[in-house]
Amino acid sequence: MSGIDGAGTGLSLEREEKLKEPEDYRVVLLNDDYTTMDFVVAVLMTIFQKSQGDASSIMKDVHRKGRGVVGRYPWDIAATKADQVHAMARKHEYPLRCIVEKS
Ligand code: TYC
Repeated sequence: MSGIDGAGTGLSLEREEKLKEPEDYRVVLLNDDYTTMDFVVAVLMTIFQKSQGDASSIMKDVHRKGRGVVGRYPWDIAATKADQVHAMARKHEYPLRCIVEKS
């Protein structure tokens, strides 16, 4: 990209491009009929550093609505957390899933 002053910063567009904040991605937890509520709370506390109260509210919200946003993170962190959820679920033989979406 080239040109001058795309957003009124006085910098060339090329420079503005390089200075952009990394975009955040939503980590979204999906409901299922088999994973126990206690396990979901443990996942939220272990992988997302949620308090027991917050983890419990998020879990209940996902249980009622079918899905829920757990947090917003840069791509690498979001993807790693989703992998960790799937690894923890696989280890305990639960089908718990989460997805990563552009914020
Ligand atoms: N629906 C599950 C149950 O009734 C609990 C659950 C909540 C599972 C949230 C997954 O992301 C989830 N045991």
